[in-house]
Amino acid sequence: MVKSHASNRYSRLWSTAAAAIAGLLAALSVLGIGHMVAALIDPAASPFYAIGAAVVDHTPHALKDAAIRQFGSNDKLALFVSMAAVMIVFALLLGVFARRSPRAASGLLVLLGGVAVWAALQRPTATPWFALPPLVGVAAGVIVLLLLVTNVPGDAQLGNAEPRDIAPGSAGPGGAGSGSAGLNNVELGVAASADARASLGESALRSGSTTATGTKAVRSRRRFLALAAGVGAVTAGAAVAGQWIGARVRDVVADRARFLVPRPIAAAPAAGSSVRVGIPGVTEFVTPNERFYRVDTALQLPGLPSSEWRLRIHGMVERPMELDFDALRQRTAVERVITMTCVSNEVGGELAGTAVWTGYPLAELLAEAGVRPEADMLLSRSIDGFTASTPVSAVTDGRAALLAVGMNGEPLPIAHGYPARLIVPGLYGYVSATKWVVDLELTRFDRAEAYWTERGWAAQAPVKTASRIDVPASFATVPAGIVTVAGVAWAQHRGIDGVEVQVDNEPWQQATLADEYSTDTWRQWRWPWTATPGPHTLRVRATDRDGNTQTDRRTPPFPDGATGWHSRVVTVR
Ligand SMILES: Nc1nc2c(c(=O)[nH]1)N[C@H]1C(S)=C(S)[C@@H](COP(=O)(O)O)O[C@H]1N2
Ligand SMILES: [Mo]
Repeated sequence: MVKSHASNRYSRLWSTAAAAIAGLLAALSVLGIGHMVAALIDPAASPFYAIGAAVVDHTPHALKDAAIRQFGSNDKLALFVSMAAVMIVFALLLGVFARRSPRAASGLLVLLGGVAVWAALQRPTATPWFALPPLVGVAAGVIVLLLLVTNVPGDAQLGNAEPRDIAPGSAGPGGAGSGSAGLNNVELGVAASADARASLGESALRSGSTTATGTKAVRSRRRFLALAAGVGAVTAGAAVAGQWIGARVRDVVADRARFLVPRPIAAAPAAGSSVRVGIPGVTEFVTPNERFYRVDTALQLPGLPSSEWRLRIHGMVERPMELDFDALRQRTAVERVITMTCVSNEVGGELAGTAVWTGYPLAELLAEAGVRPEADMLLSRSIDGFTASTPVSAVTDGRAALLAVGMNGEPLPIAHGYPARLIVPGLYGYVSATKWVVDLELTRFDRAEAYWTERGWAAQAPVKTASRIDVPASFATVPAGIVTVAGVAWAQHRGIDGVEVQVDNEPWQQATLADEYSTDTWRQWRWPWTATPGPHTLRVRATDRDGNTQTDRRTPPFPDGATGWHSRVVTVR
């Protein structure tokens, strides 16, 4: 009895696990097959990416802000991991449910497919074809679900089959589908009769029949595993094939390797040693590309070869234009050193970086198109549908607003906008720095809204004056005596006029500033502190060239940039 119960429980567990696996494989087929079909249309139509992108676009800004804060540039990885976790749990439950009610479970899968179709059609580059990958994926998913669930090895609980079902070849009318259902009943029948006999206490018979049942069960489990492995292999193959066919990004890697950064009419003045305070631990003046912060909504990097790139300039202009790289290369390139900042940067945060940008003055392009006087917004759009609203005045007031194609002497890294992006000194990235830019529309702030403004962020967002302590490190222990406190401050396009440091509640002290490279770059500072033993709080605040000193009022990044003083607690021994 005991043994029989244990083996019943074991077989029940086995079939539940098998059903869950069936659900998982069905879900993976939706994604894998869908991914492969998407490769033939547009990688953005892949169900997994499409759903992810829809999640990104419909996430409340507070959550997205928290995600960027929490995960920084890993926010996408975090999204993928949480999406995968939700999908796996859903799929496992779906499989278990499908065993009870295959039809309802298939219905659920179709419903989910509907969501994926909707998500795919929401993509900015969507055509009606975008519905195809999720549709084909779901069809494959339903087939896999039904095929595997009807082949889940039975457990004694569900068994109520007649002995005649045991006879081979009596699976009844119908094709492969009912055939496999019949085979399933065979297992149930054997298990049920074994159970019945066992409960009669016929020990000899029991041991004999459990062995028979065991062999049967093992065979059916093997068959299920073989089927599952087959389905898994096909699905994985499809996903890999999809990745391979759809890897346009790889073409872009090659395209970028061949891309020649235009030679600027004059090199930007070298950032000499006078712009540095020469203190180890202070933020590098020019940020290497691989350490430059990255913020964007792109789950997959857009793969846009330079030969296919076009820039449309249209809207409220006298002469709409379209440029390709050949046309661009006829023009005069310039080189500028500019510090960029993300609006999501917290006080003391790292979402800022400085690069030597090579590009073409935006003001010249706009002058050629002839901006009509009523236009006050330059609405830039990327190949993946992101938009930014930049005041026309910020582009035409003489500042170094660029259509950038080079970053620190290299073609733009793909993650930073290859082959072309905008850079406008003095404005947060979300209203100025469109990567993979393909479209410039001249319009008005009372007519149009850009991506983040639609989500509640400010339509206009000049960079706020900011300063940061880089050394000593947070909660560092330092020896008493002279300790150098140092860091950076920025107020792009206005310039930093002064930086002050405060220890505990003592009077503010003027820091020494390194030379200003230009008003568009950050400025390093240092202050020699005569440190006395004990715990101390260091604070920093900057004053910009307009005479505005940073406020101590701490506000979060939403809706137009954080405010407040950066502070650090250190222990002096
Ligand atoms: N296409 C596209 N461009 C974009 C974004 C985006 O999401 N998509 N994000 C903007 C934001 S919020 C910032 S701060 C900068 C960041 O540029 P980086 O990743 O090169 O540092 O890019 C801007 N350009
Ligand atoms: Mo940003």
